[in-house]
Amino acid sequence: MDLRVESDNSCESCLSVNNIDQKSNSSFLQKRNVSTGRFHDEMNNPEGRVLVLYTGGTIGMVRNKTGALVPIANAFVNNVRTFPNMHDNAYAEERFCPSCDNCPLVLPLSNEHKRRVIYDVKEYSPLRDSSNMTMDDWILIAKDIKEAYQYYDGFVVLHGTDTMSYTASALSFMLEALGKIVVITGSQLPIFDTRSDGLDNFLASLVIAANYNIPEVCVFFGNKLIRGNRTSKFSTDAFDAFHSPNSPPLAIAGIKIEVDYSSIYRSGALEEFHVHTTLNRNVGLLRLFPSISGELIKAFLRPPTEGVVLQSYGAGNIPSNREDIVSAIKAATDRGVIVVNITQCPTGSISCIYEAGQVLTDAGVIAGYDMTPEAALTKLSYVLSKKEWDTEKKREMMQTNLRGELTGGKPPSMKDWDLIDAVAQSLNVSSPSERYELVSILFPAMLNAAVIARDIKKLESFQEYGADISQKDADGRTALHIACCEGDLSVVRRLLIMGANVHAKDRFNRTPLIDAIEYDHQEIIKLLRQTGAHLHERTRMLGEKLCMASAAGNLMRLKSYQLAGADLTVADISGRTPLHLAALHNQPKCVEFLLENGADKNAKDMLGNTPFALAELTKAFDSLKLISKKER
Ligand code: ASN
Repeated sequence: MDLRVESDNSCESCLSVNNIDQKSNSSFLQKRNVSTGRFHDEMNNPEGRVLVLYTGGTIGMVRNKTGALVPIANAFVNNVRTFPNMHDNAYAEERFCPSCDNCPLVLPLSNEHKRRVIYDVKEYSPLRDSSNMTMDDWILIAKDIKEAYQYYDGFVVLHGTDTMSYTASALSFMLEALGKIVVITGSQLPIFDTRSDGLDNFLASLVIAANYNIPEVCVFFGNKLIRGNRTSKFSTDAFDAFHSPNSPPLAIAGIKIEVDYSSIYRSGALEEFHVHTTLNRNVGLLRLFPSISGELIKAFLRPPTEGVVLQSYGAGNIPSNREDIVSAIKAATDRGVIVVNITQCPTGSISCIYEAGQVLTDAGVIAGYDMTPEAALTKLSYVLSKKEWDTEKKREMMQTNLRGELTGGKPPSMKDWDLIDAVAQSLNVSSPSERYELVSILFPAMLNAAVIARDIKKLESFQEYGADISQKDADGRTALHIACCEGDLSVVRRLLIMGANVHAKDRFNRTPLIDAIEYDHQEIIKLLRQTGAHLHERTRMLGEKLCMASAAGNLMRLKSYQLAGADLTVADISGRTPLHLAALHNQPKCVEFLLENGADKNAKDMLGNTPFALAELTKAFDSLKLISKKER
């Protein structure tokens, strides 16, 4: 059922996703691709598209007459439209349409980023205080991201702070082979209050989601972008409310947004993005305390419990003189219950250096290293729900770093950053910002040179030296862009395995897929598609390019576009389809290919002409013959 709310005052091109009921399975999103607005020069005015999922929390609340904070349905978007720092109405009217209530929102241009941020807001119903969120809400958010995935560059989830770290951790596991950024944010004070942390959090999240290819579920709070599954809510009242004690921030938003590319987790899975939507609910968190009773522990571990995160003391210790605790735990692990040991300390990791910790290992408990309680619990729920894994595999996966959530005993390589340090020293570069500049210039240049030389060994060693495989050069191009132009399939495959991002857009809004198409490297196109790449161009731009290829008789290019998943029936700005152009310019091979691939011979352009009519006008007899043959 499509529960799209279209006000009388909305236009064809601005179908909005605002205020969609959360039960919607939104076929409306298909229509997003048609939502091009007015004709727009995307080369010179690049845009980043962001979908905001507004689930509730303080950030969107307003004060009622008594001053109490309440969420009010539909108030958020309507208010945002009236705030010039959140919505550039003049640009929106010019780009979309003046009379429409539902056109997308547009951020004013920032100095640092030249890409316009266009965003839609999908409001959940009812809006929730995050204390009321359940696993079902996580599943809903994951499904919404899946449904909208190919239409947006990034996602922002507006969420209450109380359980934000649980949601962020859960989503990090459920969103598998994620290639785009998901930023979860909220605030301590409502965004519409005169003094609020909400405005900064929201605006920075939008800018980051539109401009940075960080394929992770992150939390943005207090000027920091943090890996979601490393966060815990740390303060009930400070604006800097979230910490990630065992992992550095992925980015700091100061005057500039400074990304620490060496910290980004890249999976390297050659898979398309998909979501895992089942979770095991028979899990729990058990925090030890002195004199805890054996009965309590037994009751906690009793069926239907299937997994428990045990928060032990210090580096993973329990009282070793408590036979009742140890035997209750051992009985549970013998029954197949997975018990994961994490520490009660906010920083540091589990290690088995004390006898008090060793008894847990002997009782079948596994180490959760430095996972937060939120990450350990949601990971357990995710891992236990994997039907294809047996218990041994599940235990192994709990101890494996799946999404950057744990530092699994392996110390960081001493080689990291040595190379940059050496160059920095020889250039007398010492300040962190100069060093940052150096990294952002050196690594992309070195990676690109290795791609051109097809030197896979060198690529791997640069990564060992701390290079981010998706780091962009001055034109925003990554090593994968260059490799897709060069056309060596093995280099492209290696880059993807090393975690190169298929969605990276350069200064001209080109993705690696576009580069592969424009060099007709068709095996590479297939590999990119398998890894989740998709066309992102607005329909009309795509129509222009397909029509150009048709007019020129470039059958190879049409095939490249088809492999890339393009709809070969889309029209150019004058309503002419590729078939119109192939017929007009008498390109029979293209006519034949298009007709075999779903082209509509009855499509009419702006002047009402069909492809047949155009072919008649130019006496394109070969094409006429083909069209009328297929007609019969
Ligand atoms: N109780 C609120 C929530 O978690 C707290 C907040 O958002 N600041 O929804």
